[in-house]
Amino acid sequence: LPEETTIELTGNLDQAATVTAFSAALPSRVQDLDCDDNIGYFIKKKLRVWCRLPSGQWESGIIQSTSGDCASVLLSNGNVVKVSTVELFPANPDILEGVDDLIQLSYLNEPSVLYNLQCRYSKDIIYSKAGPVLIAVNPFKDIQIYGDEFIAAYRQKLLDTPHVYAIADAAYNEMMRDEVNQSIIISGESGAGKTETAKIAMQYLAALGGGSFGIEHEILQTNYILEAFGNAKTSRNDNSSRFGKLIEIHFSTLGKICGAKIQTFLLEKSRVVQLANGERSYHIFYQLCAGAPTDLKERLNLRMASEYKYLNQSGCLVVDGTDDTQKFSKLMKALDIARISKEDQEHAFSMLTAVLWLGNISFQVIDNENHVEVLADEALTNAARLMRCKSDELMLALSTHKIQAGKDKIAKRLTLQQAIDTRDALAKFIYASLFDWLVEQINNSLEVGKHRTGRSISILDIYGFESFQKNSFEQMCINYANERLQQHFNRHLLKLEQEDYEVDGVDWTKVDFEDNQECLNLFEKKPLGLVSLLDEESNFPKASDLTFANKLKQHLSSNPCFKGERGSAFSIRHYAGEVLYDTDGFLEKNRDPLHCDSIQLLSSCGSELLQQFASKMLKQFQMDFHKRSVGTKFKGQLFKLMHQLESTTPHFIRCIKPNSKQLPGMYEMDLVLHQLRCCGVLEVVRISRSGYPTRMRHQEFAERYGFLRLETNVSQDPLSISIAVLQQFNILPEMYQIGYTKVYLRTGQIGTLEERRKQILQGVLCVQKYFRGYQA
Ligand code: AD9
Ligand code: MG
Repeated sequence: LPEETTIELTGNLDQAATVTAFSAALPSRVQDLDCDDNIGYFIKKKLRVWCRLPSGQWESGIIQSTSGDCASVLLSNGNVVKVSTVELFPANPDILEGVDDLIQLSYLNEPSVLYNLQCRYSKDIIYSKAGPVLIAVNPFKDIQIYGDEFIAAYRQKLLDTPHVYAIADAAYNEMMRDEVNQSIIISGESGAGKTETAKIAMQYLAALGGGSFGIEHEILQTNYILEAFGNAKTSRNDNSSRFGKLIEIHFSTLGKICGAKIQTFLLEKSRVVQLANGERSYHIFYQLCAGAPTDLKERLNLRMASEYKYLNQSGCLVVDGTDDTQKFSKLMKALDIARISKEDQEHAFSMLTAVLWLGNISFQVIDNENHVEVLADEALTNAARLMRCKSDELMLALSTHKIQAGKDKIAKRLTLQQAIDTRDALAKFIYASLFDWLVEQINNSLEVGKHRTGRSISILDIYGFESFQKNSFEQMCINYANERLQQHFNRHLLKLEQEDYEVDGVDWTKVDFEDNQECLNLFEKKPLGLVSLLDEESNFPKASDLTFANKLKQHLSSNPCFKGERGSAFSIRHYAGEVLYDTDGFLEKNRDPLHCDSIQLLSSCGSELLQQFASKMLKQFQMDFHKRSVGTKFKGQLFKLMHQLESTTPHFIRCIKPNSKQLPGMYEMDLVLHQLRCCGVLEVVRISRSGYPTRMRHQEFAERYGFLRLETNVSQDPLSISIAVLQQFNILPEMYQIGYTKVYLRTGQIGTLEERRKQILQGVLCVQKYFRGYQA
């Protein structure tokens, strides 16, 4: 094998790629290389290797000698180290340094992949391919590779290096060619760059499909609005998405954007009332406080952010490098473009300010049973004024609950904790309803016209995998969503791909991969999955977070992904790492209760928005007969999402976070390696470099390229036509396989065929023109 390696390296890069494509099951360690004296060979030829030092760092060097299982290696920095031969991995020759696509690497091992990405990253080349998957390493700085010129260059194929634009272009072309809906699925940890990547993809599609309806500007502006209301500073990311988003962009038969639809998933409500140290609530609050013009401030009785308890509790009011005032004026423009009326805008700002004042409402304990009364201060009067209800009514709704006593209803005073919970629940409800209302307004304005065509590209950007020191219900939901996405990725790139080969009789060596089905079972199994158990416990009046934790330990311990921990804690082994959760607050967050007194209060408010929110809530009650838990609702949403994505052709982008400090120019090997390992990128490379990324049914293939054939007297069945076309265009036998039902092509081959097709079609057009001219 090493002999072959030497041969391929004297050729050009394309040849190298071709030859390596056949060494699918290449072992990654030097000692496992398939030859008599592998290490001896490396010593003799002075070939470079990667070795893992005791510190865990990778260094490259040349093996000098071995004795037993130990090798001494001369490192590039001149030092000589002794390491176990198990820790030696073949390095790729210099000609392969920084290749565009990892499938071009002769040796596919972790250090080589890491080094290749690092090499590119250091030159500000943040995009690479891993077979069909685009890898995007977050630069944490502006790089000049976006904008009209680059869009044009990718469109005209003047540039073909990996880029989000290239992925968006491929999705667009496939959609137009096959008339099949497409999806661009972006994943990665929190702060890895998903939201930015989604915007870059949208920018490309807007440029391509813009023009006739003018709707593309509007679509781009929605990002501003949704980020203001749905993003916040967390300890991982200064602009962290706290909701999931799927934007579906529809195109006309001519390929012009004719509408769009936004779907959102589970907004993190708790952030409105409770913040971890150093984090912020939703951007919009700070933007409004900083940027509202004086007259608006006066009308709302709005103060500075530092005066509101919901905002000042975390000791963090500003984000470095962000000007909230400026952001607010951009937001106002975006709201105008989304055609949200000035009146509605003002309603929305009133609701935001009402939420802030609600947070300042305080309670006074009046007896020794901890019962409370609302303090009648400016917070109360301001909140009531903005909600357009009487102060007394608000007071009553926050400090008492009506209960049925025989035929009558009597008001029962609340304890301090109950009152605080009631107040916070009201604030969360108003905010989350406002968010949904905004999305609805935006959707109305982007509405897909009647001429719906079935041509669409959906871009999915959800919250990334999270693991903090303290993880609660929200992290569990976020990580569960990421497990679902990971399965979709595995299914399409690892499982279906291989099943296809087997079923279609293609010669194939199977590549194993980490399946996350067990972890999904842990969440979804009925009746003994996490979501069901949580619902069961949430409906049980005497249950507590501790009894819930015990219940989990009792029923889930047999699942290898679950581990019971001390007290109210448990941990889950996710595909992206183990996360320790604390059940503290789980039941309450899952029930997400809003007392009927609060709903009644909202229905009676003068604010039209609040009335709408309340009636929507009541309608949902009536539809479901009872209030569905947050967990179950989320699970349902995810199922629907997956179902939707299954009917599209997926394009995957994996965002990688190169360091946890959000700084440019820093590449932490361990952090990157961890992400690469978790997300299955290496397996995808293994499969794709030995695989056939393009596949077409014989019928389809014959229809598209059959007319290119010169001879017509061959048999007319699609399979034979496929073979004839491939032979006629001298597609090398190792570049394709003929399955029972499909033609399988290696990377790049379809491009060659398409090119030929275009040439011939152009030729035909010329001839037609000529004859028309002749006739005239
Ligand atoms: V989370 O799961 O929503 O917490 P994301 O969405 O993965 O996360 P985001 O897109 O918000 O991360 O990126 C984080 C920050 O990285 C951005 O605010 C930018 O400052 C930075 N970033 C990401 N991608 C790019 C890029 N292509 N160019 C420049 C970038 N900066
Ligand atoms: Mg995001």
